[in-house]
Amino acid sequence: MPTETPRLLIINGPNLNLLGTREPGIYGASTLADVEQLCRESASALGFEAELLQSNHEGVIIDAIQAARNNAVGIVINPAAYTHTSVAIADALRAVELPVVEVHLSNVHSREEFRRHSYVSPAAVAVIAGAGINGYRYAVDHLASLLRED
Ligand code: DHK
Repeated sequence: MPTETPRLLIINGPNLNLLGTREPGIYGASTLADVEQLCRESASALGFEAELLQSNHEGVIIDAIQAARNNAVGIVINPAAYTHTSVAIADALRAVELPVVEVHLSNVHSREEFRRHSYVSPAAVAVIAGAGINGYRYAVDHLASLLRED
């Protein structure tokens, strides 16, 4: 029997469905479809399958994180504005005990003060900010190296 390809769950939070048209000077010209294609290709090149989720709803994101416990080996998450507000997403990420990489398209540290605090970062093995959509590629690459070490 062929063994299943290990899966990475890649989550994009609120308003990231608007990528490409939303404040392009900050978030870039690439669309969510471009991000998802990049994630699929990066994962596949390293022997993983990417499961993609974008949601504007905190509970949907939490349900997907909980489900990842049984169907994924790692998580890449851009929690978008929930980064700065959601104890519940941070708790879910801790609960599933999978390696998590937090990604931000923009350099959140060079923006408004409230974007400098992340509830998610303490639950992540790495945080990538300011690299645009390449940040997702770096996140997948980092998870793949970590998981290969196991
Ligand atoms: C995306 C958002 O929607 C913001 O709320 C965050 C993040 C930053 C990003 O840079 O990808 O503050």
